[in-house]
Amino acid sequence: MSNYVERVIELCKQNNPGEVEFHQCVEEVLESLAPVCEKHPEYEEAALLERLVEPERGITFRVVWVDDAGKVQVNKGYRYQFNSAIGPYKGGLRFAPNVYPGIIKFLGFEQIFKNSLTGLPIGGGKGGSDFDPNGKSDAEVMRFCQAFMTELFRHIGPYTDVPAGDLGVGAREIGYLFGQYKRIVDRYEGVLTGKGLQYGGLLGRAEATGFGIVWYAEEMLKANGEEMAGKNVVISGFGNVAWGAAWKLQQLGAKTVAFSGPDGYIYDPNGINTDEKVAYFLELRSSGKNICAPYAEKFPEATFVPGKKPWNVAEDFGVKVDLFIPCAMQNDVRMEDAQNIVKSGAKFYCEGANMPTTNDALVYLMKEMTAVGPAKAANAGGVACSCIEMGQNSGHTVYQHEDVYAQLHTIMKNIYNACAKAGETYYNDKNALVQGANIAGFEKVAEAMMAQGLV
Ligand code: 2IT
Repeated sequence: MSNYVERVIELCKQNNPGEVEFHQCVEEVLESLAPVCEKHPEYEEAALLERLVEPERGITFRVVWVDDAGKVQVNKGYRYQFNSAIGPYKGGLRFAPNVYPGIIKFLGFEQIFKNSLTGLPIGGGKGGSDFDPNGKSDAEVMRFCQAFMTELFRHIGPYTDVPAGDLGVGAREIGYLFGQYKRIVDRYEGVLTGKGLQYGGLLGRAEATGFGIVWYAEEMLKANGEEMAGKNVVISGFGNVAWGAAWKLQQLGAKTVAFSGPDGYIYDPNGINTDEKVAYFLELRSSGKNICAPYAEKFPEATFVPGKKPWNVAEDFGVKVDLFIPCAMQNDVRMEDAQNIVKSGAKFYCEGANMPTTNDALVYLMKEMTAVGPAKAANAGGVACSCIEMGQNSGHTVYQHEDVYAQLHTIMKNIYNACAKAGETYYNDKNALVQGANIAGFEKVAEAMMAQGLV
């Protein structure tokens, strides 16, 4: 690794003490940029990496609201506006009790490269709160969202920063946030994406992340002489991303034999192979109970395995697995999970969630498997469609489903090709997609930053 890269990683750790997720993702990205920085010594002179790891602006604020029992509640709110070299800040809001600056900064940093990979004009940012929407009434969620927006509105705008959803922020939360923004500024504008279809939302946005992941994985397979039809696939999670992935896998004739929730995992020998099963995914999620066990009651051919992750399903049920797609959350796949994944004999691994793999597990999987697809490339279809939603709003128009799917499919193929090309150029390996994604995402941002001077 180059001295420059090593120095900036150390500096970032010192400047952001205790923010381990942020350190993890900075380390993962910067290490693969070493050959690019060696080729461009002017980047070090311009302190480009030092600037990249420092958000352009970070906002933290107090969110005060009243719960249904009349008690005053206080939460923390965040928005880290990381990089606007290629477009307005763009990225989701996460509401979850474990949210703290280390989580929001890792997500915001990843978003810079992800958004650049889409080929669209969007910079990187992320925000959220330690508010937990689970177990709250609709009225409580609304009051929280209104209080949150009452501060956030002054920092965002369609040409400044355009938030969207992430974990804990779905259509309901976006609706309340949008309503409050519009009430305050008295302008009807595309300041948030992931909106309801009745008020500016994009057809296809809901499934875009999952569809994009599967299209990216399909390119990985094709490049290695294989096809998606007939493959056995294991995913984790049963949220929005997992649902979209399971749906597209079903359309392409692959079999999703396992998926998971916080309570354990489901093994379905027939796979999620019907529209009814795909639709039931949504029902499970909207039940608000955050458990996947009821799937096995509804579809008796399936088995629920309590308390376990799905990474060892090959051994547990003697089933062949070809592709793993973690779609739950960060650090879901650790070293021993990665060992189980490799033991299963699967050749492909494609990240769906943001940073679902620890760095040591990722290095191991890259060494042992034919191809590993990185989240910041594979899950970029969500934010890509968000940018299409921004265009739809500023153009005062409505796009059709077919147009969105066609654009998304092309974007995912382009992202795959950019990753494979950078992998080939800098690592002599078309399957070096993890490094390739970092490099391809970085190059455009770096060139834009150099062109714009010391800002
Ligand atoms: O991680 C992500 O890319 C998102 N949560 C979506 C961001 C967006 O602005 O659509």
